[in-house]
Amino acid sequence: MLYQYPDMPKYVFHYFNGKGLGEPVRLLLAFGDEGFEDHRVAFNDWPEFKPKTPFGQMPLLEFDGKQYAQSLSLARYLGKKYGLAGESLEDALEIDQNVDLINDLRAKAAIASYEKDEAVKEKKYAEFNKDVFPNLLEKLNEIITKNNGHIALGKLTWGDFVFAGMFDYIKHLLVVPDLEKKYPAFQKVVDAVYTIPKVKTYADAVGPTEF
Ligand SMILES: N[C@@H](CCC(=O)N[C@@H](CS)C(=O)NCC(=O)O)C(=O)O
Repeated sequence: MLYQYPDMPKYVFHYFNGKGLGEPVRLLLAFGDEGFEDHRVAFNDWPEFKPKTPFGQMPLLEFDGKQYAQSLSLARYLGKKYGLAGESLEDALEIDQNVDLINDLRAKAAIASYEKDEAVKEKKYAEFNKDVFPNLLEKLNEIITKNNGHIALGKLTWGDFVFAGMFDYIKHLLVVPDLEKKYPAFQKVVDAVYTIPKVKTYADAVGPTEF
């Protein structure tokens, strides 16, 4: 499961062995092709590693002797670095805005998914499936359709990497494994990212991961 290229990678990326919040960063690192060690932390090892991290959380990107946290900050940073952040402040704002909408959906779905009380969980899903998720999904679909199968600016940006990398996780949280059937535009974003040769090389090396 370790993806390491080249022998002395510039980056070490730490996250659990899943896509979750980490995959957008992995996809961007693969795209950037500067080399990264894909360190997948076993749950058993996390309690020892946790206190050594800046916020007690992963994902975590380590380079030049420093550690940086927060998945969207990392994705934005790599997006800027690799020319995927538009040409102007307003371009950057549009990407941020639409990424925040994706994150709103992810965060709301996580509230229901991680609820421990089964009865409360069922109630939350019922409420969000009625009042929250459809509006967010329709809005996202509208945005992606208007942007020719992209998250913003009508072209490939780091926002596409966030969506593509988190898509399986979002489907898991929403408990809708075939969400792309209702929203084919969503699959276009995923395909736009995963068909990039460097990204495909990474994804093929890792093999199928659930979410
Ligand atoms: N806002 C943070 C959230 C990070 C987060 O919630 N990480 C979880 C895994 S998805 C974590 O580290 N959980 C283990 C813990 O908190 O001990 C981000 O986007 O990076």
